[in-house]
Amino acid sequence: MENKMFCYQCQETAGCKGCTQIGVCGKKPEVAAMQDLLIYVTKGLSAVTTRLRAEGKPVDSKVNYLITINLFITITNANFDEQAIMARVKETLAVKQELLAGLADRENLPAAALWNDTEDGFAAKAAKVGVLATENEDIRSLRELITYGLKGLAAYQKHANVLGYENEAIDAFLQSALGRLLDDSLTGDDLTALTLETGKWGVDGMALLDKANTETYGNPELTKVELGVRKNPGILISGHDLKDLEMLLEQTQGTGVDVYTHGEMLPAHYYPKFKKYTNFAGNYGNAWWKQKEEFEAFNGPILMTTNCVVPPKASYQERLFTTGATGVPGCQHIEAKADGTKDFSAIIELAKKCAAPTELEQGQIVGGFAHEQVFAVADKVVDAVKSGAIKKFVVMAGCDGRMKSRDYYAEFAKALPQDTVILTAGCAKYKYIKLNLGDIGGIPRVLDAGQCNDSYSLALIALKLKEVFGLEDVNELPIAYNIAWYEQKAVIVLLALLHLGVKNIHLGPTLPAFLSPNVAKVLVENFGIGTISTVEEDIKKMIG
Ligand code: FSO
Ligand code: SF4
Repeated sequence: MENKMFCYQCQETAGCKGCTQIGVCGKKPEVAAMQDLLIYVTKGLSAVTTRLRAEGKPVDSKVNYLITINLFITITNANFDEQAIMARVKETLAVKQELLAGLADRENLPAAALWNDTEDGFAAKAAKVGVLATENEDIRSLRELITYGLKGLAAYQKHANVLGYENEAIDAFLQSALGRLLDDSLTGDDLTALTLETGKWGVDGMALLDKANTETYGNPELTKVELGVRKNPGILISGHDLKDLEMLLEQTQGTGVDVYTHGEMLPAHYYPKFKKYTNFAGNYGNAWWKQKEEFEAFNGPILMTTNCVVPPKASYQERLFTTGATGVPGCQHIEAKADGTKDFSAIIELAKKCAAPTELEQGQIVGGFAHEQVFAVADKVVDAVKSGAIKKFVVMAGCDGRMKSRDYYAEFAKALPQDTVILTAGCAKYKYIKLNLGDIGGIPRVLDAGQCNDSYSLALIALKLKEVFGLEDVNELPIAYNIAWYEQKAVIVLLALLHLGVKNIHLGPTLPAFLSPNVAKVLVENFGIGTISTVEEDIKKMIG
C-alpha cells in the first residue's frame, strides 16, 4: 500500500492545509509514518494502562515516562531519526504485551491495544493509522487538537520528571485521554468536553513544571544576559531541558570551555542556581529557525536537548549532538544512563579542538520576569496602572517561525503606544526583545517570563492583578492577548488559557490547519478566538 504522508500539526504546514510530500520542517514521509505508528501504539498502550488503573493495579512510573517521551518525540522539530522512532515502537509493543498479561479483563479493548507487529509490518500498519484514518472532518479535528495538546503536556511532564517531580494524576489523565481518542463512540460534544478537560490538566502540568524548576533552580530574577562572545571555545546548548544544562555546566567546570544558550535555553540565565557558573557565558543567536546560519558561525559543538532542531547542513552536522527526545540521523545522540545522568565528555573534548564562536552581535537582553519577580514589584506595577502610566498589557507569548508573515509581530511591538507593556514567554520574544523598547518608570516595556511553559507565570500574573484590582473576571483586566503559535506545546498553553477563562485570544500568524470550520466556529463563539489582520487594524482593535 502506498504510504501517503499527511501531517498538519504545526503552523507552517504546507499551504496551511497539510504536508503530503515532505514536511516543510524537513520531515520525510517514512519518518512521518513511523511517528504516526508510534502515536497509534502509544494510544494502545495507554488504553491498557487505563484499564489496569480501573482494575486497581498500579502503573509503574517507567511506563508513564515511556508514554510521555513517545509523545514528545513526535512533536514538530524534535526527532527526524526513523530508526530511533522504530526502536520506540518496538519497545512500546513489548511493554504493552507484558502489561496485557496482567489484565483481568481484556474484553472490548480497542484494536490498537491488541495490535502487534506479527500481524502486518510497521510500514503497512503506519499507512492505515495516520491522521486521515478518521474520516469525519470534525471528529478528526477534535481528536488531533487533543492529541497535540497532550503532546505539549507530555513535553512539560518530561521536564518535570527529570527533576524528580511527578504527578500520577496527570499521567493517568493523559493516558485515559489517549485511550479515549481510539473510541469511535465518542461524539463531537464528548470530544469538545475532553478538549476543555485537557486544558485543565495543562494548567496542572505547567504548575508542576514551574514547581520543579523553581524549587530546583530558584525563582527567576531580573537578569541581564550578554549577547557577545568570549575568547574561549564554547558549547551551545538549545531546547528546554534545564537538567541537561545543569549537567553540562557541571562537567565543563575547569575545562576552559564556555557554555552559551541558544533559543529557548536563554531563560536559564534568569535562575539563581545557574549564576554561580563562571563559564556560563551568555546567549548566542536567535530563535530556532535561524540555526542553519548561526550554528555554522558558532564554530563549536551544539547540544539539542529538545525541539526545535532543523536538519543540519553537512558543514556542522558533526558538531550537532542530540539528547532526550531529539534525534537527527548522522548526529551523535547522548543517551541517559540508568540513573538519569549523561556523559557529555565527547562534546567537551570536541569543543576543546574548535575555534571560539564568531561574534554575531553585542549587547544584552533583560529578562527574568516570572511570577515571583513580578509580584516583588507588584506595587510599582499597580501604581503605574492606577496613574495611567501603563494603559495596557499585551501578552505576546508563543513561538517564532520562518514565515515572513511573522514580521508582523516585530512591527506590532514597535507600533504599540509607549504606555503599553508586553508580557512574553517562549521563542516568540526574539521578534522584539532586542528592539530596546524602553521602560515605563523603570518597568521594562518587554517583560520576559521565560520559556513557552513559563506562560504559566503570565497566567499567575493576570490572576494576581485581578485580585489586586478586586475584579470578578480576568477578562476585565487591561490585558490583550496576541499570541504567536508554531508547534504543539503552544496548543497546550492555549487550552490552559481557555481553561483559566481567558477570552478573545488572537492566534497567529494563521489559525491551525487542524481546526475544521465547525471546530473553529465553536472556539470563536465560546471563547472569542480570532486571528490577526494588519498591525494598524489590530492595534486599534486590541489597544483602542
Ligand atoms: Fe519555540 Fe520550538 Fe518553546 Fe516550541 S523553540 S517553537 S512552542 O519548540 O517550545 O517556544
Ligand atoms: Fe509539516 Fe509541520 Fe508536520 Fe513538519 S510538523 S510535516 S512542517 S505539519
